Amino acid sequence: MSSQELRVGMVGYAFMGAAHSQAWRTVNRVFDLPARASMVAVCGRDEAKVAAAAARLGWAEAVTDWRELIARDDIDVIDVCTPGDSHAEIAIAALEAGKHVLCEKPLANTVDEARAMVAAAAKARAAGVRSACGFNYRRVPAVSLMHNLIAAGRIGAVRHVRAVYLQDWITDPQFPLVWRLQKEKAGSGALGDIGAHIIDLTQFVTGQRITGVTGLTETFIKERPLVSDSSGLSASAGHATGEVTVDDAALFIARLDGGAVATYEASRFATGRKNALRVEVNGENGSLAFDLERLNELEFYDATRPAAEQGWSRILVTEGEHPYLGAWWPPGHIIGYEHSFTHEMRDFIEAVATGADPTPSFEDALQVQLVLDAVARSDASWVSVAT
Ligand code: SOE
Repeated sequence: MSSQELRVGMVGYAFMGAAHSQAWRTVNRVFDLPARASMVAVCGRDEAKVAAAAARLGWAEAVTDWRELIARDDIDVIDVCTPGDSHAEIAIAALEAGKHVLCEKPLANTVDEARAMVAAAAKARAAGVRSACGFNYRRVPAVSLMHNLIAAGRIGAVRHVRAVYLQDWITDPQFPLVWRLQKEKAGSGALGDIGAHIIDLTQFVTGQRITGVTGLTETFIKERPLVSDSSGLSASAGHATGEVTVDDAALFIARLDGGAVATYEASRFATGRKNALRVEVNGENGSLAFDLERLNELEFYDATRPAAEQGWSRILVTEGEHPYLGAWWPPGHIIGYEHSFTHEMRDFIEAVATGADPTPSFEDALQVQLVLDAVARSDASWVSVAT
């Protein structure tokens, strides 16, 4: 265990802030790392709410001005957990102040913002300052294993990628107009919020990048009650209504640079699907499939086995030989959603402490942003069926 300390300041404390907090609290208790994270201060605009959050989530201090937080000498890392409209401003200011930055996904609300963040990250990197974007699902052990098996050539050349990320938390037309449904706050809807995850995840596991897309987006409910109060993904409705300015669902097909073709579906209107992320990859010698609702498992079809023995097998990803799992429980003991964030902090701390670049980089996250932008623009090339 090292004496090096990484003093963290986090901006934002709602759902993602809580997820990150549990990870910062836990990471050094589980993993033996070259540096120790300390939870110095959490920042939010509402003094009473941020003070309560600091006490609940384990931060030593609560502050209300992120600029002051960034200017402090006793902070080494800024963790950005705010809505997308402030990612660029906070992350760039932090990098310019010499703080390492971990920024929640999607990196930004626009390609221009993401490009400015990449430029700031490149400049900071020259001075030894690190940055990464928080695509946490990369750090689910079964997803890491999927990546490792594909990289090792176990399914051969990848032909098909099939990815869905489905939720249903806004199917009720009376669910209020929270920030995630406002373009100026969130950039886009299901596309950027959950579509970004499956874009990053599929590019990560296949090692291929999307080169072209065509798709469609849909907004089923165009007007909703304004918010009277909200917390995380829950909210209560006021009386007046406002316009929904983002997509409720986004579907697209893509080509990847290694020759694979892919389909993607991201929706907040998949009734009954709460947080259902599924990815299947078909290669010339086999297939792999991951389902977040069964996150301790990876399905493997090995077409190189004798014909009489072929079939889908279920790898229980709970062993010390699997990514991250040696640090947790005895063999066979399962983990959950929150562990993906703990693993994210593990990798971030290790990279920063050893002077390496953490992944996914801001450059990787800009590429996801470019895909999101291309999908949104491709809507314009819709071809109507002749009558
Ligand atoms: C809401 O759709 C959300 O909280 C996303 O913003 C997260 O990235 C995802 O992990 C869970 O759902």
